Amino acid sequence: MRDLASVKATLKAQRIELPSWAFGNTGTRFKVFGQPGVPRTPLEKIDDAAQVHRFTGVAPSVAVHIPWDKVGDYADLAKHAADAGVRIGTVNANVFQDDDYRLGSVANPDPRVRSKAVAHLMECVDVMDATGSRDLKLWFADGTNYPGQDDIRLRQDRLAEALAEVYTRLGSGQRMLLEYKLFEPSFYTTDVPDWGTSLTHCLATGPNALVVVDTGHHAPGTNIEFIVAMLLRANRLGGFDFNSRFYADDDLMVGAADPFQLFRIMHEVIRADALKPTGGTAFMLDQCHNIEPKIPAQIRSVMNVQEATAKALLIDADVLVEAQQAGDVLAANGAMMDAYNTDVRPLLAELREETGLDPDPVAAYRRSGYAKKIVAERVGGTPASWGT
Ligand code: LRH
Ligand code: MN
Repeated sequence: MRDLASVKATLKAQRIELPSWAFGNTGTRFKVFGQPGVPRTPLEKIDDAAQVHRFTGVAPSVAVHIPWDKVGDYADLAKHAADAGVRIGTVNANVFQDDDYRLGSVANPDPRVRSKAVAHLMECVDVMDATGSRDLKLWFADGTNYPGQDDIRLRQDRLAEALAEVYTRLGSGQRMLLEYKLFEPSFYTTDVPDWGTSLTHCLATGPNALVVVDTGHHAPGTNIEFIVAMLLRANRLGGFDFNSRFYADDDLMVGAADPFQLFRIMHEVIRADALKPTGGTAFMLDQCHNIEPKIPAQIRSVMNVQEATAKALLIDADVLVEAQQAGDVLAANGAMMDAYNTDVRPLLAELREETGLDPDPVAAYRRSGYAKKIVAERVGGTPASWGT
């Protein structure tokens, strides 16, 4: 049984990166709802992300998305983040919102479009050089909608060529993370639809090319913790996009739809000793708060990850392993369920107090008056959203 001190030490060292885009207006194809006080600039998004770190203590970095977070001076953006007590994390490329990418970006049949896409990916590495970021995160919307629309194999060749070209641009210590997604916006083939395709390309591209798992990017019923265990075993789990879903890529708050799944995933992460920040896996939230207030939703999401992690850390590994070795199915499952059914909220509240934080981060944020302040200040300008 892990002693509480080591459980607390592990939780204290946990790091969860925040997505800048979660602080802007988001929605679905039906409607993007506006909310008062939403940031208008990447700097204001970082200010809001810094509030999440202020009250949770475990979210010191913000992932940016280019061009959603395009600025004139990225070194200045990094300085602004540092002044706010956080830093710029993963740089996400965006080759899915330009008319030229109708038939794809790096897998597009048109070489002119492919080189335009590669040029953007190279620009994102320039951003990493300026912000000191380690990871270039690539998610491609590329795919087809109808059988015969394009050659499945040729698209893979084009993708591989682009990855290899960008990989040569990476500097020392920089990594390329390739995210897969089963479908949407493509509805017949997606060029990187699953972990096998992403891993195949990463193995072919180089040791600093790693796979990103996003909770919402799988077919219903997929055993995601199995995929996590396999990628960690291969030392190729470069990133994990936390969110949850009831149906498709819903991007809801992590743990909201399936807290037991999150617990099972964190168990495999801990079993592989991959939780520590130096472990090589970037854990981040990738969510959209379409109807709920964004900053408290991000705080709640970080707390959901902490709760699932704490429960997984409380699994009595000795009992579990002994039962597994003995083939005692019920005892083994029981060891998992005993931990999962443990209320870890008092433990986390105590840990926050020990680290000088309010035991209830959401309540502390509400009392801070920050929400009222930004609504009063952020008048005029264009609220940030997926489009800008
Ligand atoms: C794609 C995705 C990807 C991001 C985007 C905001 O669905 O998960 O990680 O680029 O959301
Ligand atoms: Mn994602």
